[in-house]
Amino acid sequence: MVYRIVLALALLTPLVAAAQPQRPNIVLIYADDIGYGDLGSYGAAHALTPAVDRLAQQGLRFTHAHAPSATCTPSRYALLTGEYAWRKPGTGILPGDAALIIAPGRPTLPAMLRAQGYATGAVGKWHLGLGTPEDGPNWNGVIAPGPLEIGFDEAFLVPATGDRVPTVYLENHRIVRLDPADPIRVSFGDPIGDEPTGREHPELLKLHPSHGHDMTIVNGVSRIGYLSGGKAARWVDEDMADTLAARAVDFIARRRSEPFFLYFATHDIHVPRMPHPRFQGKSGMGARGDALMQFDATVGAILEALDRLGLAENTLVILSSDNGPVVDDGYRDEAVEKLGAHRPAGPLRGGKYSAFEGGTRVPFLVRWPARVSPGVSEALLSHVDLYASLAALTGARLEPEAAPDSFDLLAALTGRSGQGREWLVGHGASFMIERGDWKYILPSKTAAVQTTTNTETGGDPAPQIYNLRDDPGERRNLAEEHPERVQELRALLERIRGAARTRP
Ligand code: NG6
Ligand code: CA
Repeated sequence: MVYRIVLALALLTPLVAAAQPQRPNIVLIYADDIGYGDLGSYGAAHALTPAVDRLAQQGLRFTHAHAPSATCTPSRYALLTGEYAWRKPGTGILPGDAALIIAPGRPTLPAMLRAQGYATGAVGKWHLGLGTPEDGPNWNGVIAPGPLEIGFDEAFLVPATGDRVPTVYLENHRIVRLDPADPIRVSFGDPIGDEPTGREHPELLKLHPSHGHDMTIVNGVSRIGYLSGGKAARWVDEDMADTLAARAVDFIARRRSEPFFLYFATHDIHVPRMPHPRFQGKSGMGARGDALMQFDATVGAILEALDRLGLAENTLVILSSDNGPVVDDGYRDEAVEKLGAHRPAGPLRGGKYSAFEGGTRVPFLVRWPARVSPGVSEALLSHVDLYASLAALTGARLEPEAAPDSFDLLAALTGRSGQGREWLVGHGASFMIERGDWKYILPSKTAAVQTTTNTETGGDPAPQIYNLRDDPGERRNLAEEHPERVQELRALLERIRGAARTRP
């Protein structure tokens, strides 16, 4: 009898140990507009990303990971809430003065981790709005609600994007270095203030727009939106990557004795691509390549800090991108002219904004030396799954209303299983859904090519269906040959869109 109990205990112990929640530090490096083919580790022939490629070698490299959407705001919304953004109106690309679109008090990924004892920090690009729906951001006072009201202990942010005003940093509730005698005013409607615009004074520009981006000039770059005041608070684009990297490293160093979660959203390689002079002209591929080098240096700085502080072994580093690549996103920065043979989306069709694979399938790297063996995984997953997966990792119980579309893919994330989602929904110019080898794109009225950015959107009034295994470049629409597949995936997509939630 005693023998049997001992044996049972001995057999149980490893199981119990495996199910024990873990509390590694978590660093999520969320790049902006880096495509599936942009990194050496994903097949790019250039040698511009050595630090990221080393990370890939030391960790798991996913080949079928997707951003939830093909643009920034909806992808970040889904990542932080575990809910598809397309369920909520008003979650498309936000203007620079939008109100916070994540309601304070609702369950979020950072709030969940905070409740598990994590110190939580956000550094970098926000683009999820600030302030109340009634008033929006109060730029000259206390700016709330924002990241601190949805689960972050601290934040140092680019409020929206680099190409949108106001071009200032936000630290916790306030604009950094704001002089009360020179208040900020922002408009995305009628012009305000008397500062020159790119439209009227192109001779003042050091970087010219190719489309849009012709309003207030800051640091020689005309932006989206009008800005006046706040002169002392304005950022210098060329220093942004170093500023954000330093803040990220500072967070890690200060919080190193507690488990920490750092959401580090780089501005690179979004427009305007204005890298530091040490990277300017260095890639031979124009500003986009230079920004990629700068992104790599940023990643290198984070990894170096983890090494220096002795934290690398038990830190889970996840690196991905909010949407696919775009070459000309509105500035004449020689990205098009100097692209050469480089293919930012690799073998995939389309890019940022599109329902083709290039829109949402992105690089996704996981490194956790203590637990994750290096390798390659074909598991299908979406950033929307990080919430439930990291809850499982840290032993958090999800409230019923939390993370309505997030699947617990912890086993896939840590390489214990090659099995990811059974199906995946993405959203760009139209909806798409994948299951097994098949992908369906919902018919839409969107133009097939977005002429400003020269992007193939996947928009088509007819149904499209592709076999991604035989045809990863989505060249042969098999809708006519396989009406039953069209029917099946359309019905599944309809069910998912009609349901309030998909989390089991
Ligand atoms: C578009 C901008 C583009 C970029 C994008 C948002 C114009 C003409 N184009 O509207 O430059 O800012 O919004 O990118 O204004 S994202 O990565 O933040 O989604
Ligand atoms: Ca983006």
